[in-house]
Amino acid sequence: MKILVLNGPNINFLGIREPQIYGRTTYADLLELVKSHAAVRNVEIECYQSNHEGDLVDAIQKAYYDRIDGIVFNPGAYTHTSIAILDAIKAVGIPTVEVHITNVAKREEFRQISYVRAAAVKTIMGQGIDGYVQAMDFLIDGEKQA
Ligand code: DHK
Repeated sequence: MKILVLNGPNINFLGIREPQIYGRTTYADLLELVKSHAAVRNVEIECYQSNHEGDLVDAIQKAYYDRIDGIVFNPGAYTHTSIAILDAIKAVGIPTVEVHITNVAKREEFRQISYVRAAAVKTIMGQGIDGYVQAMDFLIDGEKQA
């Protein structure tokens, strides 16, 4: 099984950006966590981060050609704006778990819309970076595990 861990804008700034909201854990820590979890679960992993909407669409399309089995995706602010990213997830038909580090349901009004959610098999929010691990387990084990 091959999993893509995909992150959108400003996730590379974890640990630097608004630590009172996003915590002190860095993007490097996040990569280490998901890579070590992939090793434990014996799955292949690819990780990619971009601050650009079109790059994220390209990465989702590439996942199709790379025969990725599942995507763990934190689209950052594009969650709340991007129909192009929604369409890309629908286009490739790869099971995708939407992850948010914070509990967006309890934040500003403009974070209440998620376009991505319409195509996601599951949404995990407010679990910090452990949400990425939970998303991986969901893709590996399915509903029974989560
Ligand atoms: C990350 C972002 O960058 C925000 O734009 C989202 C999300 C929330 C998170 O909680 O991981 O609104």
